[in-house]
Amino acid sequence: VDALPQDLLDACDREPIHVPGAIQPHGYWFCLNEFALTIAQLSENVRELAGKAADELLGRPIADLLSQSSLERLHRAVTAGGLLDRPLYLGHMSVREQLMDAIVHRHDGLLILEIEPAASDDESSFGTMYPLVRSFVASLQQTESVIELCELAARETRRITGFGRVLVYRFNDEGHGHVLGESLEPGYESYLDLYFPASDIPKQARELYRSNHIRLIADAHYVPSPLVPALNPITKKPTDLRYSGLRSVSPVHVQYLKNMRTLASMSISIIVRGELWGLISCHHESARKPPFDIRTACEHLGQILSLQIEAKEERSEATHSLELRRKMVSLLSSMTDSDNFVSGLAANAEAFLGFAEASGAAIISGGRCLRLGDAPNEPAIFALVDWIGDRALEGIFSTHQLASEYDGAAALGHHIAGVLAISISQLHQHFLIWFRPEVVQTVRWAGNPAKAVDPESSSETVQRLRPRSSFESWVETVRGRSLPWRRSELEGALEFRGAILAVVLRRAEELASLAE
Ligand code: BLA
Repeated sequence: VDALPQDLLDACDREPIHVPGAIQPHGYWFCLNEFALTIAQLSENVRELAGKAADELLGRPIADLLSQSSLERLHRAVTAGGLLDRPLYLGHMSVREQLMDAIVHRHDGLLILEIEPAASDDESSFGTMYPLVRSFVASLQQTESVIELCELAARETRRITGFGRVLVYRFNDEGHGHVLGESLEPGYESYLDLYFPASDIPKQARELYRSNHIRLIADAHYVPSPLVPALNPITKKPTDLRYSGLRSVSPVHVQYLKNMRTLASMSISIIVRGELWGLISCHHESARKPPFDIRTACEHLGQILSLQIEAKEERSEATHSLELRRKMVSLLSSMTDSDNFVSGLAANAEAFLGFAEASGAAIISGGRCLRLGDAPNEPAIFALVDWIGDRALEGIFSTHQLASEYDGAAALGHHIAGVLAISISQLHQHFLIWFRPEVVQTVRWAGNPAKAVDPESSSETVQRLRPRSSFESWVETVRGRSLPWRRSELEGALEFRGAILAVVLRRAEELASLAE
């Protein structure tokens, strides 16, 4: 894949999306003085609600807008302590006779209140939150694989939210998103199994999505409502909106959505082992604002999904580790039965190759090279060993795309793409090396990733940074890669190394005692 120009990627990564200075106008935003509960900063659109310009409301008590009981609830939440970055739902509030959902959180020392018009009862005909998520939980037991989990999550999220298209995708090692599960309303185009280039979601956005787990863009045609005044009077800086549900989103991304003919988008983070594993991504061709309790149900579903994925992945790695350990024990016993460990391993070539699911292997010891299975020629192996040298940090080196790292790769034969090497001695060249063949992969991209940025776009808001405008699938053939080395395989190889060192050490001791 041809990457985007680096300066453009850097510019994408640098956009300070947590301080946009404005909100989406489907709700109202206040920063309150913690003690007096007076308004320190607010969104300009509060004018619609209060009938007064935003700057006339600065310094006024929030009590001017809230009913007495709402004010008491806010007061209790603030004084009870424990108010965190995580938004806290205060329930319905009556604001100037309008029924609102109120959400409060504290971040960077600031107290932030967000209110949005609440759904009328007939709008939340989907029912209440817990029964919704309960059906997801009940179906979980029938899923065997991570893919099935993703399909179920897509289906359930669409059922709960009514979005026209829901995708569940996983980020691979290079940050590209791969759609594993999808649920569609008739008429929506399928993105199942497509890859989305990493540059679609810049670094700082991924970082933000690790801490804030749900985002809604209710209407891509929205006009942002600026915060007044622009600098926060308490901190004298632009206010950090990373936990504000109403945060205005990047204009580049808004253009992207329009190009995709998606006017509403909601995404929910999938966090596995503390990292952003993927997203549940919801699209709708017209503006759409699921009520707060539905969004909370989705966030909850995302958390359950995350835990289930983690459990399934851990279980599969643990089963695999156990299998590797069994193979290792049998290899070790054949090594200890024979006079030297090289001949012990060579006598069990099949088991040795099978240990790492390799097509070929080599054992380098005492200046000699023993080749097993489909291995490259000797000079090429020695050259590789020289190159690996101190790259075998902590005794191990691995790659599943050798040619992109090693200039001499061609000499090994074009079909070899994966190398796993463990070094047995730091003083001498003692290596065990496994080789894996190239597996040609066909990747279907959603649009040519090399054109991830559209030079023809003529949007006014997005002058320099332009997202692509085509999502038509584009097939790329990826060469030069083997199946990747799994975590359990790398850990197993290191364990094997430790065991060999122990055997070698014991041999040396036996020899020493014989000599006495
Ligand atoms: C954010 N880009 C996003 C988000 C998604 C995508 C899901 C999170 C916000 C949301 O929920 O909508 C991308 N949307 C996708 C993908 C699919 C999808 C991959 O539905 C797959 C089906 N975007 C670009 C380029 C830049 C860029 C070139 O294409 C760089 C300048 C930026 N994307 C960009 C930014 C954000 C973003 C800045 C953050 C938006 C925000 O949260 O403010």
